[in-house]
Amino acid sequence: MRNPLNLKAPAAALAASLALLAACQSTETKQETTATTAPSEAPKADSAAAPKYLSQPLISNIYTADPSAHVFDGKIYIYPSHDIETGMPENDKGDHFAMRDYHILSMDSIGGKLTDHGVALDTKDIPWAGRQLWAPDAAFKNGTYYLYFPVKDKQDVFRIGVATSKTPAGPFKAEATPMAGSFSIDPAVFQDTDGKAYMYFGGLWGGQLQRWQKGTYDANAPEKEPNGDVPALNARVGKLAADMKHFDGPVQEVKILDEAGKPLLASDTKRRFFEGGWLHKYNGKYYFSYSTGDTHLLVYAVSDKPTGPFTYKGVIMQPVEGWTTHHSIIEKDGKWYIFYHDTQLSGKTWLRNIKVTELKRRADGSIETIVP
Ligand code: FUB
Repeated sequence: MRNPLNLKAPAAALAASLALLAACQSTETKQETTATTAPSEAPKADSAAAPKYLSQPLISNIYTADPSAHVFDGKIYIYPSHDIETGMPENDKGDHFAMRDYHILSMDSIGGKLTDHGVALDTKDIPWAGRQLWAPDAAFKNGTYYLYFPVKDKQDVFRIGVATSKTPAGPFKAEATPMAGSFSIDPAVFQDTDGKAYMYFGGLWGGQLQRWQKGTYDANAPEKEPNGDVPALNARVGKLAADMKHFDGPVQEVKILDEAGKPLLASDTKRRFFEGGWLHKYNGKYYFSYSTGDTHLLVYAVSDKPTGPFTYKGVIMQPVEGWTTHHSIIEKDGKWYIFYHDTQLSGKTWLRNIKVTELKRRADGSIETIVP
């Protein structure tokens, strides 16, 4: 099952977290719609038994996940998935992640007031979309904001779309077709200091990456990736064209090597790529971080080039409560932060809540492991 941890947050945890939220956090909601889903479990007071969490949910009146954060115009904008309860049964394909729209969130600073800007894009307004609006990302260039989103097309194949807006909080208008040559899930766009932009994407199992091994979609491929001592399936990276809506040339594999320079193997499940890639640059080095999925870690690998190959370096975050997490990393006011999610508010793997904590490094640039 895609929820082996399936840890239910005890009522005491809810009591503690909601009380803390009420005391410490003011959340402003704009243009809120009936599509939002309020956490349904009423908290009961028993703080003595509350487990400890490193951070508290950034928003508690809707469920959010997969937070892609960016600093635009000096403000922090968060582009998360908007989790909802649809009653879909849980399975390894992730059918229970049946999200339909996006809400964009913003705050002036870490720890500041969070604003929910309401629905920025809905599946019904994406002409080619079928179902499951998964983890998005955003970019800004020449006065336009770009929202990149994975959604299954009407044939139930994940593709990546792009939508544009003149403001970072949207609303966004989707292009009529998916990006040519795109597939799978979890787009993450990195804009380098030389002006070039790259999209990293891909995810195993429900993310369908294993169905693209021959270069085209293979509907008969197994549900899961190859196993054993064969090279692991890797994320993909494509350079974006000047219009930010197309790939400029063919997409490539994001190769991840071990300390001996050999490709990570599929059997190396605590280090190999699973989903949720993110690229950031620190001191001239490129850090590709990602989720190991069924081993529940966030890990990273480093390269001198944005397209790799990357060398595996270590664990960024130990497992969260929930099946896995999905992250982004930004710098704000001289400090580095990691946005991630867990299931503190609901205890359900498909009803998640986003969080943020500081990312600390050692003098050599290596990242300290976070225990969430
Ligand atoms: O939110 C749906 C999927 O779950 C994302 O695309 C993955 O990264 C995982 O977080």
